[in-house]
Amino acid sequence: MKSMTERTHATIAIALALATLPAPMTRADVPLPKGADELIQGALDKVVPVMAAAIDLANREAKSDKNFVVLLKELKKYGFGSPVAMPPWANKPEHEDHEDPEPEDLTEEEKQEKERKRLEMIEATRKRVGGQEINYFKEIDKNGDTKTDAEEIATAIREYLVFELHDDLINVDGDKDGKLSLREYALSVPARGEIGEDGVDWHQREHFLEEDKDGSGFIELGEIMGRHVEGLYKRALRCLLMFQLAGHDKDGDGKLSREEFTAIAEGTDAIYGKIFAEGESLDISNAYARLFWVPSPALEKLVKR
Ligand SMILES: [Ca+2]
Ligand SMILES: [Ca+2]
Ligand SMILES: [Ca+2]
Repeated sequence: MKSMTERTHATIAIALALATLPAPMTRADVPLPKGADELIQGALDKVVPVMAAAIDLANREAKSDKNFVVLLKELKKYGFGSPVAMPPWANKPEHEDHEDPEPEDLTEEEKQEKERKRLEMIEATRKRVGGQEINYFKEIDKNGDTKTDAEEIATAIREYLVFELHDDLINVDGDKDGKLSLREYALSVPARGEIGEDGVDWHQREHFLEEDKDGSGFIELGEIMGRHVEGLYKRALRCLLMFQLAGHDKDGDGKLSREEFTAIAEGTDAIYGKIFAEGESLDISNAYARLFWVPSPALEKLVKR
């Protein structure tokens, strides 16, 4: 059984992938919470250079110049846009994955039907998430001239983070104290069980506890931003990594065997064990989709900077 943290990271990864960059919103009348500008700048410092490096490498491979469409086209060679791999926990039947405190009394037939629906849902999610990666990148090329530079990427990412801050914090912060209580938070998470005396159910509470990283009893700005920045950073690292994989394919068969993968850097054998089944090779032509849920610390180890 995977820990709640691992499961939630993956859930968050999927949620983030579903979030496409929105159109710019002018909400100049609503000030950002204190400290937000600094956190946004920190995110840009982290994400933009990696993204810019990925665009450079894509264009070098295609022998063109800073063309954004080229990045998308080159990424497709690595499975960008294809149904993404699900994290390992998602392949377990529901009852193992979620500790539902109200187990249902089902017949064998009903259980099978439930499981079939669950697998169908996973398959649909894999496809949708893969497809929506394309939308995300199209939004970065704001003015549609297909020339994307670091400044344009930074502007798009800033707008994205400001939008998400409104969505996740400012608009649901009923008492305007700059942080979310359990009840404020629960407004945006569906209930799945009986509502308790405190107005929330087990599902809402589980998510809240998971997001309240420091256990303060509130979800603060840093906790909300951290989740979004991880999504952006991970995506940038994944892009950059794609253009480096062929360099690790020593025998040139289009796959990274366990030996080739674990030779990338120190500590990558632990990563291999988490992502792949014993003896499995990474097919380079599907690596973007295959490595979709891998968190940034692991990707950082794999990427040459
Ligand atoms: Ca509040
Ligand atoms: Ca907290
Ligand atoms: Ca190989």
